Amino acid sequence: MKFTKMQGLGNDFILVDSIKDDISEDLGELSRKVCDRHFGIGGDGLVLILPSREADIRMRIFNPDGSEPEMCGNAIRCFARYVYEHNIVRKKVLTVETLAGLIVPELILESEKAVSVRVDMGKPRLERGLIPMEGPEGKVVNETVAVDKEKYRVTCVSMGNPHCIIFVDDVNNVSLAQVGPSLESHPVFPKKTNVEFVQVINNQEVNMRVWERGAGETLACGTGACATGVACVLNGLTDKKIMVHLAGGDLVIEWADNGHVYMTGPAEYVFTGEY
Ligand code: ZDR
Repeated sequence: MKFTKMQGLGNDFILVDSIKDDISEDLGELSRKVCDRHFGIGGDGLVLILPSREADIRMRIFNPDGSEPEMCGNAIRCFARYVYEHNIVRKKVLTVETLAGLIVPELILESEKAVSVRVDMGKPRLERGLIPMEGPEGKVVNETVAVDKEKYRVTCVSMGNPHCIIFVDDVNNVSLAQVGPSLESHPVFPKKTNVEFVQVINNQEVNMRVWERGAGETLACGTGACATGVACVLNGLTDKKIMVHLAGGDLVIEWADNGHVYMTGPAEYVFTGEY
């Protein structure tokens, strides 16, 4: 299998052109194997490039535990750059079919190189049942959830995939490896959840650490940064356009007046190989 390793803010992915090379293996099982950092290639996800009937192209992504999330923000920037520069879809603005609906990345080009990618991530889903989360109808804003004898105030946002945001005074004081798994698999989240701890610096800047569903702590999370931008506005904590600082770098997130969330950030090649 030929592959290209790419990364967006240190969130790293194994991309496979499945238009060229059809993969007949169990994809969840394949993802578990290739994402392994000791026995495989190493990555936070396996990303497949596929043909689409309703969009320019289709993306599927698998987590390191073999589960298939609806969307991945960092991966879709890598995906957009790859399909443009490999002449698979030679469009600056392209439509991508995902399990979270149509996503529209726009390449920011400098002498034909995609220096960054701005992605129209669509509208956030705020209704509890759409997160999905158990409980009465309505939005989930600053609500208490009990975990391991602690109580957390959570705001929940779906960007196609579920996110649970918790505001804290200092993200470096969070025992992510302990609380992350407990919240990820908390019974109120029937499809599990990604977990983001967020520290507001000012109206336009936040720090964020993420515990990803099916992956654990990663250096960055695109959909999580988008969900964080929305959660900040819902709680009256920041402007609608913010910079999210992550361990792997920065993303600009804007919840625009048309209701869509726009994410801008880098996408880089690491290496190509054969598995
Ligand atoms: C967080 C993520 N890496 C991104 O950049 O959006 C998405 C990966 C999928 C995530 N682990 C999930 O929803 O299961």
